Amino acid sequence: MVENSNFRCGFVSIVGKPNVGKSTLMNKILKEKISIISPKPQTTRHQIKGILNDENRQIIFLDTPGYLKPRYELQKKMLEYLQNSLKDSDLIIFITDAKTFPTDYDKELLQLIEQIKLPKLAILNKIDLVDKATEEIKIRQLQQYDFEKVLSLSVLETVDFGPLIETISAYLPLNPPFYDQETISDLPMRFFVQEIIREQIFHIFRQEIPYATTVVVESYKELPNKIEIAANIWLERKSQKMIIIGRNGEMIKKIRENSEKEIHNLVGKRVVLHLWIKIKPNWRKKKNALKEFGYR
Ligand SMILES: Nc1nc2c(ncn2[C@@H]2O[C@H](COP(=O)(O)OP(=O)(O)OP(=O)(O)O)[C@@H](O)[C@H]2O)c(=O)[nH]1
Ligand SMILES: [Mg+2]
Repeated sequence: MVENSNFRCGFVSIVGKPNVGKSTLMNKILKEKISIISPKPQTTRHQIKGILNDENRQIIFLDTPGYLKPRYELQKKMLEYLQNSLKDSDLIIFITDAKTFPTDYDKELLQLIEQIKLPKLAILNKIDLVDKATEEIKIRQLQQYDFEKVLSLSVLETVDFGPLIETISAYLPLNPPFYDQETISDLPMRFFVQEIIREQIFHIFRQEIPYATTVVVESYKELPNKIEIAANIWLERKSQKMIIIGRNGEMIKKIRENSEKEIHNLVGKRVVLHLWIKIKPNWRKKKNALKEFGYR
């Protein structure tokens, strides 16, 4: 590593209510698909680290589950991941949706982060969906809170995140890198595989199925010319099993083929994926089941 006394390194949590574009923001800053994205709320269920490295800085972004009032154990865990991320941060990015801001969840989360004595930035996202007057009103509303800066943008349409990265860096401490500078995430390949399969399910099915689903990779074998993976798709009820399989198995085939393609893009090798469907009634409400499925 080159000695650089101006090197900055710090942790940045990205928080907001569900579906505002937290994961999209992190992926676009990193130019990598680290977190899964979907048009449905509550896509992210863990704290997902994404690490930006260059000669001047290492920024460890913490993408978090969307803020909500937990109604069952899984959502309690999701809130816990969000709260833990806040504790570990040097800077908090609060992001919201220009069309819907301010909702009750926005206000509750603003209250929660107001108690944390850390620098905060606000991002009013999805301005491609509102007119200029609305954007300006909402910027002024955000300026009522304790933010170092309030920015408005469309994460989807922004090409150059350089200025945002510079703004973020200014609030990070002068520290040497915390992680190896080749690292982009600290999560294992099995985790990414689980998320890729879950993302397919979020894209293919409506309402209930994505929320009742979790995926666990049971085996991951790297062979000379291919990678062979076996994963269980866990559901809550027998009736959901038929939906996931689809007529003549067409749905499960689609999940498998799309996932194989995505995993192949990630690992650059042929991928053979075996999927098994299992039922654990009400797993989302059971602490032990959650632990078993990796929500620790
Ligand atoms: N129109 C528009 N849509 C956006 C923008 N940014 C993100 N989206 C869309 O918003 C949806 C949700 O994006 P995510 O990144 O999954 O949102 P999230 O905040 O991580 O959601 P959770 O993980 O569920 O909390 C996706 O369909 C994105 O494509 C934007 O700037 N403009
Ligand atoms: Mg997300």
